[in-house]
Amino acid sequence: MIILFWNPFSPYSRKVKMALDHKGLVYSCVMEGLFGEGGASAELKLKSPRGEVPILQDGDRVIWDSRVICEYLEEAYPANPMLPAEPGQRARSRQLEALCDSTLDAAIYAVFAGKVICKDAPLASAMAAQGADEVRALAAQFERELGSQRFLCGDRLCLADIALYAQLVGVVPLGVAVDAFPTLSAWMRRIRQTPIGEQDAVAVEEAFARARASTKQLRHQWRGERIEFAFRHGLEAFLDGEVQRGRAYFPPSPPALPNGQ
Ligand SMILES: N[C@@H](CCC(=O)N[C@@H](CS)C(=O)NCC(=O)O)C(=O)O
Repeated sequence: MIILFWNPFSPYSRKVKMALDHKGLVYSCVMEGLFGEGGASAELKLKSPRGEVPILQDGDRVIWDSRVICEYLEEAYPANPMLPAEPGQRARSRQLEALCDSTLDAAIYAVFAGKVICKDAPLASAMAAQGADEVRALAAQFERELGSQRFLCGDRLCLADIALYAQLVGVVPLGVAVDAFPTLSAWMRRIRQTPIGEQDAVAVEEAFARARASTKQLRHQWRGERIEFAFRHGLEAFLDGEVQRGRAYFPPSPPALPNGQ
């Protein structure tokens, strides 16, 4: 029995969900509350050392981190592969996935923070504008990466396509247009027309509609490249202000060792 602990606001969760669907696996989902609900549930904290989604439970195995989960799925369920056969192309898929999970995620998160979660904060519009600029720069890079190929590693959808799509679908409701990139736009439409692409886009639209209708004060998690983004653009005061107001938080510290070891 496969269970996915996820949240539709998390592109990493949606990447894993798309991977499960691509492989045609049967699974059930447990929705974890992020942002408004104040972070990880007690059950999630037990399963994830960083209190993050996604978590995949496959029988007795509990696996965290979307890249590790996708590699696990590829090895445990080799049908409908997501990685190309040729080693260089496999490395390319992993490399582009890593770029989506790090630099692109941070740029989109900056727009999300600046436009949705804390639009009232000082420097929010600068955060959103810098994020949008970086999203467009990365879109130009992916336009070049696609070149004349149907997908990022050739004729077949690979994990890098899933990772990129799961991120870029989120920029549409944020009002960042990537229409100026015709190859990338055609690639987006191609994936959106597949059942997994359509389901993913709907999950994002519903999540944004729920967030807009909610009166709860949303909170936002900062880590890794997201913090790097704030400092790189001289926006550390934004982050500091949000920490002071109790809206920005970080992944939890590991539990202390017994006897002060
Ligand atoms: N490297 C992790 C990143 C996962 C991650 O950052 N998840 C975020 C959502 S996008 C999360 O669960 N945050 C906890 C929270 O917001 O409380 C992965 O690839 O799975």
